[in-house]
Amino acid sequence: MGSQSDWATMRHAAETLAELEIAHESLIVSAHRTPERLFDFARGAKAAGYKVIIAGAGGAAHLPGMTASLTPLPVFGVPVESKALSGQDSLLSIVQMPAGIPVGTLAIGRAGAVNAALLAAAVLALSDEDLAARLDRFRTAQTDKVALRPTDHA
Ligand code: RP5
Repeated sequence: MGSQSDWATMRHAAETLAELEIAHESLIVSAHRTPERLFDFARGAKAAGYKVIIAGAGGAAHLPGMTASLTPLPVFGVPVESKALSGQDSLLSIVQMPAGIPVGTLAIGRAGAVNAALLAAAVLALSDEDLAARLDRFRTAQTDKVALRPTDHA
């Protein structure tokens, strides 16, 4: 993520990965304030053993796109809700990549963070049967939690 202030959103990705027992690391890497850290991390990510990168950032959110430009790994971008423009700026900065450097862009905020983790899990599950089974159980449990009828006391 681009800043400590993104953690309130991006912790939902980390929590989802933890729930699925997926090894992961949460790092602050700012495209604007720590560009050398970004270059070092993204260029070395594959060799370091990472398989998928989830990049969350807000405002002029260059982090996911710049990360994708520096690694062959799949990159999922999470637009963090900004104060000034409610995350519209983050979304457009991340989603509108030029052809050739893809960033899989998720929804603004918590939903995007959770879904980035689930997408990463789905990618990793293609070559990990145990994870595929855990992901199936996650989906089944989610389905089982949905009541047929609404209640006044939810
Ligand atoms: C971006 O600027 C970060 O991803 C964050 O969403 C936004 C604001 O950062 P702070 O000023 O709160 O550190 O780089």
